[in-house]
Amino acid sequence: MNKLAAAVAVFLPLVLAGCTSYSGGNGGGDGGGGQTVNFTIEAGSLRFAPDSITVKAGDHVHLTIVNKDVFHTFTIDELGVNFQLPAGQTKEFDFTASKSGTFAFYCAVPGHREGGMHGTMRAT
Ligand SMILES: [Cu+2]
Repeated sequence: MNKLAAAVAVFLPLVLAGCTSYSGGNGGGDGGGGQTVNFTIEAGSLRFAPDSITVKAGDHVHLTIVNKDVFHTFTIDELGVNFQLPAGQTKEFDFTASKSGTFAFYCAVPGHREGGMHGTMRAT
């Protein structure tokens, strides 16, 4: 553990210095306590896979969404999330799980949510 902490202490400033676009992004020093968590979700055939993810409230969520077929969205009403997923493309998105709760995510294309294209994000 001490070795790891030392490695992080040495390495972290280098990462921060070399990656200005992420400044403040992972909450390491700003008291929020949020970590960056990464998920890869497949969208296609009127479903998301996985259809359930769990984070901690305050986490910075980095999504890679692999869209296997037609245009979809990844939408969470309560968090103001509404990402567009062009047909056949893989896109990356970021948002903050700004509060705790259980939130539905779904595709806002008419008929898709009803067809089964939805899931749950739990923020504890
Ligand atoms: Cu859809």
